[in-house]
Amino acid sequence: MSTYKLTYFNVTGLGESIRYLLSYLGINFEDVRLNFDNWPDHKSSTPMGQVPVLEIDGKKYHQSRAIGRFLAKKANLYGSDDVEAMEIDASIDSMDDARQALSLYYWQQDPAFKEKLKEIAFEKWPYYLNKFEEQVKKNGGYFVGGKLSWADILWAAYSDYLSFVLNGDPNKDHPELKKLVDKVRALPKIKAYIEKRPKTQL
Ligand SMILES: N[C@@H](CCC(=O)N[C@@H](CS)C(=O)NCC(=O)O)C(=O)O
Repeated sequence: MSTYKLTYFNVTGLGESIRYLLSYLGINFEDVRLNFDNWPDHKSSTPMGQVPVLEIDGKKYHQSRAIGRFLAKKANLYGSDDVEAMEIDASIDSMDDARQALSLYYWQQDPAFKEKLKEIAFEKWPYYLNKFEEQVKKNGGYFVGGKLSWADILWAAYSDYLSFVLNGDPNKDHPELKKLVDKVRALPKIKAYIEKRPKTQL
């Protein structure tokens, strides 16, 4: 049996959807969580100087989307055909655009620039959420194809991170998104992972 080791920081961020996917697949993985303080000691041992990194039988694989896609295919969560796979990819890219707008603002240190980025982020944010809500409503409670996919898993995992940045539930005014996230978090293997994962600030 293959061995799996995921290395990321002790936060949700780009690692959490991979943790959800591994859990959904019932894969017993080593969940290595680095501290920001000791990151410089690890950076050079990663393929591109960044995490997440997934090791399978000792070989290191990087880029969260490549890893996610690989696991989604294994879990049959990557659509029924190439068109659905493209729709799943597009949904995920839009989620990344939405997350990035908020993250850019949130982590900016310069106060004046931060204010500007905040304005841009909060102008964009409702647009994305409304579009996602519409999409999930139109697709029978899921992002694509009326059934669970990697896009749904990613949104649920991102919601953990976004709750921190927004200081509240990102889906609270969007009932379809809220229902979807609750549904993903209630999947037995994901629920079990959430119950046992370390409590983190973000
Ligand atoms: N495109 C990469 C981005 C990875 C990334 O930005 N990782 C950050 C943490 S979220 C990181 O490793 N930061 C530390 C550094 O760059 O030194 C992916 O999706 O995996």
